[in-house]
Amino acid sequence: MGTVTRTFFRGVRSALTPAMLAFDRFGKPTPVERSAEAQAEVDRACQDLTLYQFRTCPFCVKVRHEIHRLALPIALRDTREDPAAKEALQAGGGRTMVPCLAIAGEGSETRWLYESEEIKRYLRHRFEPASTG
Ligand SMILES: N[C@@H](CCC(=O)N[C@@H](CS)C(=O)NCC(=O)O)C(=O)O
Repeated sequence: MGTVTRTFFRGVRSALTPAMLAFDRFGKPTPVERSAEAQAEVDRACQDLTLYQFRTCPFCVKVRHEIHRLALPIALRDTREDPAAKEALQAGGGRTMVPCLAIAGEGSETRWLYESEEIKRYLRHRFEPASTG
C-alpha cells in the first residue's frame, strides 16, 4: 500500500474512532435476566471462552454488545494493547483478524471462531434464554 493511501486510511480511522467509542459506550443493549442458578451455569460455561478483539474495531463492538446483551462474563484480550494476545491469536487461530472467539473445552482442541456474525450466532445458539412467551 502506498504512503498516500495508508495516510488516507489512517485519517479515516482516526476520524471514526470517537464515533466508535461513543457507540461502544452508549449503544449497549439491555442485558437478559436469568435465575441465579441459570446465570451461575452460564458463568461457568463462559470460563472456557475468550474473545480476542480491540476496543475501536466496529466488528468487535458488535460482538461485545451481544455479549453484554446475553450477560456473558467472557474474558476479553486486546490484540492492539497486548502483543502477547496478538501472538496467541496468530499461533492458535492462524490469523490476527479480530474478533475471534476461542472456545476451549470442546475435546482437547481449542476452536478459534472468526467472523463477527458467526460468533454472534454461536453465542445466541448457546446462551439465548428460552422464550417464556
Ligand atoms: N468479516 C470480519 C471482518 C473483521 C475485520 O475486518 N477486522 C479487522 C479489524 S476492524 C481486522 O482484524 N483487521 C486486521 C487483520 O485482518 O489482521 C468480521 O465480521 O468479523
